Amino acid sequence: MASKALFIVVAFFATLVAPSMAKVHYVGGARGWTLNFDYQTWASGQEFHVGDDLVFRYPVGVHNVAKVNGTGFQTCTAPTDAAPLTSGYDVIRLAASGKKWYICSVGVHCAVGGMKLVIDVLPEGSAESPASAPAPSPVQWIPTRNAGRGLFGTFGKFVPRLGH
Ligand SMILES: [Cu+2]
Repeated sequence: MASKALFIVVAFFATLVAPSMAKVHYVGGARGWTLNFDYQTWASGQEFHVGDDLVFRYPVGVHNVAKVNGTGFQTCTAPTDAAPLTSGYDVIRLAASGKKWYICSVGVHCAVGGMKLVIDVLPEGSAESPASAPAPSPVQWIPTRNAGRGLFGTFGKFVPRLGH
């Protein structure tokens, strides 16, 4: 119980100190940037914010990453005035909110292989993800009698009650 209390305290202050941590999104998860993967479904399970990093991982020379607009996304057409990324570990910092589109411009990887990703980038530190912790309630400290035991005996003197 004492350790749980400590955890609550730590979690509470962590949310105060760091309300919005920039995240790294590995596109495709363990599969990476590859053929025949449903990037739409993958993206729907993520929440993208300004300041986050998008990382495309793939074998060098096999794929690439081209930033396109909505039309380029629909037609699987990369712009002619910008070279695609080709490092095999391409990190893209999401600098602005709104929709972003990426495709692989190798062969028919986009049109047939499904190597196309569209994401919606939210402003920095906005809209809590359903997966993240709910907003903390104020913690009220109440002295108790049967405390002082265990590893966190010092903290055990107080039992937090989540109030409103
Ligand atoms: Cu490809």
